[in-house]
Amino acid sequence: MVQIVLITGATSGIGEACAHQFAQAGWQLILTGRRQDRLDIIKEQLEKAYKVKVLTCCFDIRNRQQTIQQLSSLPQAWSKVTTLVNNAGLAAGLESFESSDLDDFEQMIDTNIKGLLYATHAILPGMLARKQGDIINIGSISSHQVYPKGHVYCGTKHAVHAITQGLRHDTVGKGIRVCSVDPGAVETEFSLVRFKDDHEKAQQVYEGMTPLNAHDVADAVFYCATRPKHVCIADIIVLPADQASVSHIARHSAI
Ligand code: NDP
Ligand code: 8X3
Repeated sequence: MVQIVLITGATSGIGEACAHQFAQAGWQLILTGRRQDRLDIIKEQLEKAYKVKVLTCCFDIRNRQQTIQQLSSLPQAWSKVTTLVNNAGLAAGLESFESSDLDDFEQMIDTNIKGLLYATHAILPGMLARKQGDIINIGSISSHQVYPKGHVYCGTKHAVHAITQGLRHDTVGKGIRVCSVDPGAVETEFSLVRFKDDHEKAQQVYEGMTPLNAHDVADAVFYCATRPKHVCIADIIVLPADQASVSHIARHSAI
């Protein structure tokens, strides 16, 4: 049977790495993001390297109408999504609460929480009708812990953690598995986005330590998706070996 994975936020980082991992195993892919040029390049690469079929959907996941419309009207051959990876997300800013920009708060809440809800709301009914489907949410170590100036980003990831559990309660026994993969520091475009293209600040996040790479996380996502049907991986926390908690990172000075 054809296996179809739908990955939100597949134009870079963890989402893109997940696309490679599933493609390598012969899955068909539905990839989403706002950057059509990136989607086109990744589609071409995957189709060429792995001989798989790729459908791209370009939309802003914060836009409820667009997200529901695009994901509820997938072409017939693509409509039976096996696995939904809710990955699209970001942190915007790292300032104390009172100095933070309300627009940043809204962007994080609208993307990390509401976007995940829209995508899930569009895809879950089909999974329930077929009595089969996996939903894998990308949370964070920030789903479990909070750090200074992390208020709203951590809040959104705590919300993802609660929503993951709530979804599991509401779908248990109906053929649906709801999983969470919660990484620590991963070197992607994440910090560049958080610091609004300030390369120096972004690099400081990973200074003197070895962060995870996106493929380390994609491995965990693929693991969740490929367990025997009676096994649900509820939550995987993946940390770099140099990280003990959200704010405790061992940094080794250069020799
Ligand atoms: P990247 O910035 O590399 O990737 C983020 C992806 O999300 C991009 O494909 C981007 O696509 C997409 N995205 C962002 N905003 C929107 C939007 N409004 N509409 C549609 N797509 C959107 O970061 P990561 O790969 O690191 O992040 C992926 C997930 O992993 C996020 O949920 C993040 O919170 C989580 N995470 C990251 C960690 C890290 O240290 N890197 C650690 C723990 C969790 P586009 O810009 O084309 O729209
Ligand atoms: C991303 C990791 O530590 O910046 O979720 O919150 S952290």
